[in-house]
Amino acid sequence: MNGSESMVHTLLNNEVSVCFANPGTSEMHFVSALDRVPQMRCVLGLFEGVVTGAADGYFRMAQKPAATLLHLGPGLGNGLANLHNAKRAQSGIVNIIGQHAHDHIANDAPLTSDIEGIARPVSHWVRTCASSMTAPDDTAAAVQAASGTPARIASLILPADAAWGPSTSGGVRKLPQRPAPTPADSVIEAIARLLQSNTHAPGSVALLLGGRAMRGLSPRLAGQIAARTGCKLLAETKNARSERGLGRVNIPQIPYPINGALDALKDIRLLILVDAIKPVAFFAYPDKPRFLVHPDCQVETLATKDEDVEAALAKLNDAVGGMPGQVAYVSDGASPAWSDGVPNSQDMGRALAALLPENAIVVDEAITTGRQLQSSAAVAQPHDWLEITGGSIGYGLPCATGAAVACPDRKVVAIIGDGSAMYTVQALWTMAREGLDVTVVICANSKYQILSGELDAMGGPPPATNAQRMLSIGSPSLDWVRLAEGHGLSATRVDTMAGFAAALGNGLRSSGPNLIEVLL
Ligand SMILES: Cc1ncc(C[n+]2csc(CCOP(=O)(O)OP(=O)(O)O)c2C)c(N)n1
Repeated sequence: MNGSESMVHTLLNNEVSVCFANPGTSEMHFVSALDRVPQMRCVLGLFEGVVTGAADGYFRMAQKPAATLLHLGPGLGNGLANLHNAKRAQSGIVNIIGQHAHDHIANDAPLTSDIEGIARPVSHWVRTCASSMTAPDDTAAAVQAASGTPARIASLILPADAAWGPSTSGGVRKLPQRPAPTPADSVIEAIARLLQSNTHAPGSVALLLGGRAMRGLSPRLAGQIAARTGCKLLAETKNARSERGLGRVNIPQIPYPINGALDALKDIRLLILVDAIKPVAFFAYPDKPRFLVHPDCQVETLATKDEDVEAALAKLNDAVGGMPGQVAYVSDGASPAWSDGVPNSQDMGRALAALLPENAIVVDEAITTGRQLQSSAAVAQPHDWLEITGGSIGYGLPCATGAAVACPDRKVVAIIGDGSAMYTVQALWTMAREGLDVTVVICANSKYQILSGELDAMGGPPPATNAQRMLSIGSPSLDWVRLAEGHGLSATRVDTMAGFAAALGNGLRSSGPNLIEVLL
């Protein structure tokens, strides 16, 4: 057995059974080892942004890390943007990054670079294997770093001689996981007292949920606390995975545009953070505040991302006397009908709400077209909603790929702006090759609409030639039907709501990947 093979056995021993990959020469011994251990599912991405984004989507749904296989510094560099999004999503990933053999690093061959330096900003844990003998223990340590609560990004750099050299290990067993402590009783009691006191005006107290608080038992516990104490519930602007839909607690998000965000928080004078941070503006603007809460708002923390969020909410619920039969923010009722005509965010959300099958996974990178999708879909069948957590576009198609690998029995709908989709369009090929059950909806407005809005809001002169050329992507026009077909997917183009609803219904009834280009 060589170092690579004992690493692959170690990954499998530790329940890492999927490897999203784009290898090069320095990883050939690892690739050969993957061949000798067929239990490892290997998924090729034709760009590293697809590989790392897929690992993010996989973790969000499987709740366990996948491995990635990346080619030295440049391969890792190509994957950085989606590692950034994954880090912000609290996703666990084990990156295995090839490196020259130890005795070749100093020779300055063309692919030589500071791999640890490139990995560090997007990794919580970085290590270079000293030898093939340490490689299995290093791998187990990487999985341990990536697992636990909160999950983390671990980057293990594998020099070629550590990959090809001998190993006496048949694979290392699981190391203990990092536990998440429950917040101190004194913290929970103090927050319960604040929630029960009469010092705040009605409507001025809110729980702000994010991260892991958006799924599992947490939203319902928050709904019980809201019903009991009268506090509001708010969610962070973008969340890794929210469990939403009919019969569930659907928590309204703080809007993305700064004016909408300030408006949503203007009356709040006591904000309790639950796996969330003090709400901050996405960007600084000359005349706007940097933080979104009112200057007089008291901000307290019930649980941080390092703590057991669900246990904290359960204890708070007990402390305030919340009851399972009384839950606020639960959606019921039917979706309002969409109206025919040119597709738009609200009507697309209504059509989605009517057609989404139970247990579907929605990957939302629809940018401006997405603004009303999620709220409209609150009355859809129960589903998961995945969003761009780090603001770095190009996450959606890869994330949908990874989510579909993690959940082969669930429908995935990926709703993506045309500008965002172009960043990692190669994910379509992986969807086709793996036969993944994804319906891709491209919101084809032929522009960077969000940036047009930002430029308008600056209040300067209207965009002239240069600015317009940086905000429009319509010339030449992208043909999404041909792009999809060229990557191996069936595709259709629609320009009315009736056409969209029919195409979405067809896409959801079929199995395997398909794409709908929606002309907006
Ligand atoms: C990596 C990265 N580069 C650039 C941006 C800036 N940016 C934000 S949204 C956007 C365009 C989005 O266009 P599209 O997906 O078509 O959505 P639309 O705004 O038209 O709704 C750009 C370039 C970013 N967020 N991330």
